[in-house]
Amino acid sequence: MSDHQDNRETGFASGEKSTELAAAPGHLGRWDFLRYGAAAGLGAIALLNSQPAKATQVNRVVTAQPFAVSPIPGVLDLYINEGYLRMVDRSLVYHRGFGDRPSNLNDFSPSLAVTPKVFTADGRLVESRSYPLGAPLPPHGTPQPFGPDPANPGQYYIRRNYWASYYPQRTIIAEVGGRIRIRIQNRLSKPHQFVLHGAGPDRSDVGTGSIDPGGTALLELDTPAPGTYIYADPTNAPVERVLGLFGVLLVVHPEHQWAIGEDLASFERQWLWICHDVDSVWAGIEASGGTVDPRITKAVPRFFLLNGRSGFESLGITTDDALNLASEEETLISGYPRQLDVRQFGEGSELGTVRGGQLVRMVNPGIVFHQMHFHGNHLWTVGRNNYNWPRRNGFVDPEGHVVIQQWEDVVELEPMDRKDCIIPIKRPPDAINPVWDARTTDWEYPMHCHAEPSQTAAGGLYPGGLVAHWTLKAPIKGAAL
Ligand SMILES: [Cu+2]
Repeated sequence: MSDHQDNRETGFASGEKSTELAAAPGHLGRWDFLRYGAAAGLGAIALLNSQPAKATQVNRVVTAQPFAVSPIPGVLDLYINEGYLRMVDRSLVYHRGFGDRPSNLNDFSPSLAVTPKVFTADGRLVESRSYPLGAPLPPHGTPQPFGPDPANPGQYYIRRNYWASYYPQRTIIAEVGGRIRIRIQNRLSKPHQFVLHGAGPDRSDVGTGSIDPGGTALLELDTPAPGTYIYADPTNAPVERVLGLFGVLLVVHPEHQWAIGEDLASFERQWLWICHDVDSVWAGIEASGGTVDPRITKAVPRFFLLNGRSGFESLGITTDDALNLASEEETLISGYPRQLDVRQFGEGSELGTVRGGQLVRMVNPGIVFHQMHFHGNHLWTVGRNNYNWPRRNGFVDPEGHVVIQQWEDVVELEPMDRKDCIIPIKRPPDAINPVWDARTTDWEYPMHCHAEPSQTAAGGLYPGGLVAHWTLKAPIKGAAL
């Protein structure tokens, strides 16, 4: 059963598995086959080889939950499911989530997050962990440089408009000019809803309205302006969101796929960082049929995740190669050293002259204030909540935040915040020449949250929580000047 245990919502392997099976209506995890197969007096081996339709019948007798809906071309089906996820300390915690196949509470591999999907401008719905579609995949997530930068020894030119980026579970991408069409089935016993925050006219919220247990609703809208949006269930806010009913919509202009927008910051590749807090006490109340009142049961998150992983799993240093690779591709920023002039993000215009950084989109659907602190490089913050910050005539907003593009050592993320930052991936200013010139290995720098509780998981060892690192790649042999 070890493959099941690793097959969490966030696992690379589970994403691939659900890709393959999403088309089979009524798909069940292998665990269901074994459980319900045994209950029905059928041999487990026979069931493993049986057709999904047979298994669905078995399952329906046991749980009486609705089937998968019949697919409609171009429509993304999401299922409000529940299940248990394994946390970094191996405890199981009850979750809800927007999955892309129906799954049940006792499913060993519940579908609680959507495997990344793309709504294209021409009306297609494509499943893809990488975007732009068809762009070359950066090996281990690391864009390879174009060649050495003669003016800056040990540094490189980048390729503009070339490399794809990988995205974590829960990501939905939509291209401007198309339509977003999502059908939600509520498979749980209480009403739920699906809301795209700020994606409606004049940045209003747009959603399905309340969906009764067993009910289905279709949400259709024109793709909003380029940017980063949170989708969530606002019911009993923030409880359902904290239980896992959230994700991110990334809107891209198809003619500006390597920039935040026209004439805005460009990047070599981008990273989407989704923060998430897990409160086991809230989860326990809801799992046993209760309803959390946040005024009575104060939130005390016990686990802190980045792109669905904590601690050593987020850092990609487990014994599971597939999980480590997924973390490298989706979360652990990496690149070859290059110069970045923020007065001109994509300095140079011809291949072999381009310098520039990478974009980190930090999103906080959780309830904890995060303070994302990077070692090695500062980040140039270009905007917040789909407002592009000015480069001059900055101001202080009514909440006391400074609004102007700026270098930041710590990037603050309030609940529901989305921040766009450029990480230069440059030679650290404190690396003196003898040290820089002697470099032969990758240099890794920590990223951790300065809100200390989010560094720990279950009160355990530091660091067990929301952590990552970023890598300044070693010189390429033969390419150093
Ligand atoms: Cu630090």
